[in-house]
Amino acid sequence: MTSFCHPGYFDAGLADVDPEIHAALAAEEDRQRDGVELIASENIVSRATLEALGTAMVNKTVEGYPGRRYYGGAEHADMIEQIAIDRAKALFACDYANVQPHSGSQANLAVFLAFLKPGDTVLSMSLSEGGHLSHGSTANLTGKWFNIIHYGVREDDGFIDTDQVQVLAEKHQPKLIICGGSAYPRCIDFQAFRAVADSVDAILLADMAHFAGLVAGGAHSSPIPHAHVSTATTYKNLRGVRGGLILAGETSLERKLNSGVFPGVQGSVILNAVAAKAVCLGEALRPEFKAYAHNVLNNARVLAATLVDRGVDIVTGGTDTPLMLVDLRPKNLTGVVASDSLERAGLTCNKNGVPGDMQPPGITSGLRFGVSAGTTRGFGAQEFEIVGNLIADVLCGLEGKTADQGQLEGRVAAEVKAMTQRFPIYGTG
Ligand code: DSN
Repeated sequence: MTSFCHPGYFDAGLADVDPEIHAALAAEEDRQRDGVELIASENIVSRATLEALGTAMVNKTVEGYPGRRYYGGAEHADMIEQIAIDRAKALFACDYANVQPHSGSQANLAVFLAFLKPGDTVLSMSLSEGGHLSHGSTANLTGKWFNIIHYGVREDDGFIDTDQVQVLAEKHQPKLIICGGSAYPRCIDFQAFRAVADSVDAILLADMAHFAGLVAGGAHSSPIPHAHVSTATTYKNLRGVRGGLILAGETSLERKLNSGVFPGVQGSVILNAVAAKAVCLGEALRPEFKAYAHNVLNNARVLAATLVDRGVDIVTGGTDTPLMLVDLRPKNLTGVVASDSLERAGLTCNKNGVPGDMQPPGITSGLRFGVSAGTTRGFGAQEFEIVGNLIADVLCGLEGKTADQGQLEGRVAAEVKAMTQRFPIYGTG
């Protein structure tokens, strides 16, 4: 029999076929197991989600929507996508869901395409005050092709000022208003945003990427009854595969939104990701996910309060979401120096601009922390108090309060490893 593949093509494992990639993947699993993950956009998916991603569905190509495909052999793909849609609608109590966006940015871009023409005006929160790249940053396509007006946060307390949003909306008459972002830690008044949008006849988009899991678990108010359209990612506190969702309370915008995704900004569907989205949405529909969501919120508040007690400045003084933002300016530290030191100590986070930051994005004056991944592996209030104190120790060291930062990082890394060993992931339990 002639084979057109290398020997073992269909059956040999990765370790034999590609030891280099296998070793890097194994090392990444070790890194995740041994460290404390504090990057707000990360989580730890279930074994079931990993399995759904690694199936023969990866071979299948479809375009279009269930029952209306441009390719044959789509019956199982249709079933999976329809299950994902139905679960998303049940989870978020809405009548419209699109599960195809490859990411949150793609979901947002599809909304732009559904409602706007190049040059139209959009009012959104600036990236530097907590918004998101895909909400009209000058570096992003949305910022290059649309007329973007930004609102920010109040200088004195770091909260959004919806009166400022109203003034800007009246002055600039946007067609689209966006609330939500990637580094805003507080509840957003969705009703007030909708009133602003209605007053200028704009569409309101709520990007709930950073709190969708809390909405799903009943630990945060939902934007869906207020916004015309909401977007989310599935991989942060929703605890699933990387990908995006578009949701709306009712179906009147279905045609526009569906064509915004396909054929607007995407071609074929990443079906193994849709299968994995269905799995995470199914997991989020279980009663235990409610407990998870409430634990995330509680843990975030414990971490923020611990940091504040240790003299670390938290923007807005606390959080209503899984994330918080540290302002390092009172400590005369930069985000890059602090995040590098924390990483050497086994605490992974990201440097982040803070409102009014004068440092460039590659340096920044802040850090962003999230608790979704730690909560998944079982950390509770006690562990997040320890984590908060370890972070504060590292920052104190950087301020020059400890003679040897390397030694301090080593001590913290050992404590981190001892703690994470008590909360194993993926088959090490
Ligand atoms: N939007 C980026 C973040 O918030 O980290 C990636 O999801």
